Amino acid sequence: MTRSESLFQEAVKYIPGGVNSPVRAFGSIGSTPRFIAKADKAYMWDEDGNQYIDFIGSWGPMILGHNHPATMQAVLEACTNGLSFGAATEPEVIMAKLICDIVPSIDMVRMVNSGTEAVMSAIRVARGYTGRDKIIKFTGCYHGHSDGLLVKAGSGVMTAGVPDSSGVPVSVTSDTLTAEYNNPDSVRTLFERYGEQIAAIIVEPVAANMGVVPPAPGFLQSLRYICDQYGSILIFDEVITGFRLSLTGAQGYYDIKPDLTTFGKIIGAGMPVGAYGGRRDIMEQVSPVGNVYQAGTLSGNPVAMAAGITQLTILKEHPEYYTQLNNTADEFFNKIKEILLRKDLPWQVNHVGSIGSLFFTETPVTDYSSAKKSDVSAYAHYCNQMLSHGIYIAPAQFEAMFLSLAHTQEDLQQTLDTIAICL
Ligand code: HOZ
Repeated sequence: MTRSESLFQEAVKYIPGGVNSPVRAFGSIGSTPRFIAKADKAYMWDEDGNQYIDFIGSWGPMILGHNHPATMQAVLEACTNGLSFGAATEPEVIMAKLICDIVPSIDMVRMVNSGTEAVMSAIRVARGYTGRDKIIKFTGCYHGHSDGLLVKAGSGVMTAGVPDSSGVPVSVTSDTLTAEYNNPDSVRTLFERYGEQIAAIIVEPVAANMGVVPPAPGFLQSLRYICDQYGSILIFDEVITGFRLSLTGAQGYYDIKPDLTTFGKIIGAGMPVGAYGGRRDIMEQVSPVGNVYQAGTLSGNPVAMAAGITQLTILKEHPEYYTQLNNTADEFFNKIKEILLRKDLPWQVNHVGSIGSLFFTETPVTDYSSAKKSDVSAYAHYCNQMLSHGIYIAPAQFEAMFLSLAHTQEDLQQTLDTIAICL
């Protein structure tokens, strides 16, 4: 038995399913988790000493690779001053100013501890600002695990085969309306029926939790337009895309200005952080200025701020990194398409910048129902093969593959060679 296997045997005795987040149980690929001991640059090592080229990067934030020296240094220094105060600190001001300087749609920002918390809070603010209760989300988009958003959600919910989580009261989700991703008509129909009651639309501007599904041309613009028409708030959930597709995230990449934006772990360089921000008049609804309550001892934690400030500053000072990363990723995903052509395999590759997915279906993947056509058992076989060849990709079909600036040309070529073997 490997050390990962024996750790898993022990883990299931004390942790539900042996894991602290369902996807990492490897259940949907019929396997058991690799327990990770350490990571550096683009690599991870499991407890058995196996080395992997890592294409998860902690689900996105490791855009500079694991253990970036400047980030590590900043974290170590911050630790020597104390781990948490539950009081205002200078790094919070530096971080807030940095985000507001970088992202044009954000005048004010509030730190929280995760993407889930950021989204939950942004929805509350949108409701407080508009005085309306209903929200629209898209089938297959995942916005964390808060009650009101676990409706037709993506990510692990999709592979778990349950459309909605149990334990969520119907009364809590009755104001969550669902539309189809890339289908503006489905949104318009909801507005025609509920228009004046809709506080907000929340969307992953590039869906990345039903696998990666790019927005169709005009789709995001149609959301901006209809929100303006009805006085509703447009929320971009940039937990995956923020500071990744471009310095200004998907909103910069597609040139659309949302009213509110949510971020996750990327702004903490992988430490537990989230944030929501946007227009000043909306953000001034938040307590103690306004009446929308949201709070937290760990919010703006000094160690997490030190990590995030360092990573965001590096990214801000190096706009060329985005050109480099996106060009490399274009080339990489196009080469996967070439492998498919060469092998006469009809599968689909979707990607936007440095995130992408391979779907085992013959039809283009543009929304939840086309994503669901992917043969998950074929993905499971492929993923297990990749893992056994030292390439760590998402252990579930409906997740993204993340490239980082730490992946070398050699890493990528080795990965392409392995894909050619495993398909
Ligand atoms: N739901 C996350 C991916 N979209 C996975 C989180 C984790 O297992 O770390």
